[in-house]
Amino acid sequence: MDKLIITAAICGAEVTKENNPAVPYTVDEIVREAKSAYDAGAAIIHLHVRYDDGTPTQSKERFKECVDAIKKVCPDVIMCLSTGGATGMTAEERLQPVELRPELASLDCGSCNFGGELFVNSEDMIVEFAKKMDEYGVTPEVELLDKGFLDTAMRLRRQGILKSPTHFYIGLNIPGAMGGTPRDLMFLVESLPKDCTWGVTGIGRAAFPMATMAILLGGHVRVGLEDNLYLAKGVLAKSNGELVEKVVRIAKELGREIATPAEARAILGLN
Ligand code: KMH
Ligand code: ZN
Repeated sequence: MDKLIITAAICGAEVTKENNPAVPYTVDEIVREAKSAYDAGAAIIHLHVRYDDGTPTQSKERFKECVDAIKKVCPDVIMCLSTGGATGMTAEERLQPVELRPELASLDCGSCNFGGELFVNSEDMIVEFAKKMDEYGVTPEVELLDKGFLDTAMRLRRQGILKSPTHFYIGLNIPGAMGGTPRDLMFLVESLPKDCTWGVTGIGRAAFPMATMAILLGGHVRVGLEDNLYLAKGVLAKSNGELVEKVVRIAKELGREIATPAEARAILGLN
């Protein structure tokens, strides 16, 4: 089994300091959270950025400022920049970080309800995003929030718009999309093509059950304040690092080693 790649989704676009005071907004806070996750064992940082007042933005300049600052303290970490942004943003806004040529960028392969909002990714948008990532040499991390997202991704693979092997990220338990039970995860994992790598994040209380299943099944894990505000029932996480540390502890108990960023690059074919 490959070593375990841990991704930390440190910020997100929806959670706020009212939800958990550790949610980062400023560049310094984003760097602090990235470093805490990296020091704890995260090989990949899935990044959204905010203005100082917490407003989410897909500004290329703000992304560059944050990525450069993170790279100063976590020089070898793999950056996965979000093209999901926040609900309601235009495709043009959302695509900006691809121009920074990160190693990975998220590519959401379908539309769904997202809490009280709609998260819109029409097939035309998905194709446009995939083509832009290809043009800029960015590997897509194909985000699956529901089974239909996988069916779309597989159709785009057959059309040559997505490449194989493909790296998939499964996000479960978003209110409005697929649930986060072991059965939900097994159904998706068993539906994946053989030539792929995959990871999972469980939103909210599904976080550590999904992480544990991925550790056992040979998948990879994402945690972070974007997805989970709590370390345990009623206990807010003090940092992204604390969430990553918990995954590391579970993995160690189950005998799965943690991948360094260099090992993660080899596993994902990013070299
Ligand atoms: N903020 C969500 C609407 C992604 O990063 O690609 C979308 C999201 C997915 O977070
Ligand atoms: Zn995201």
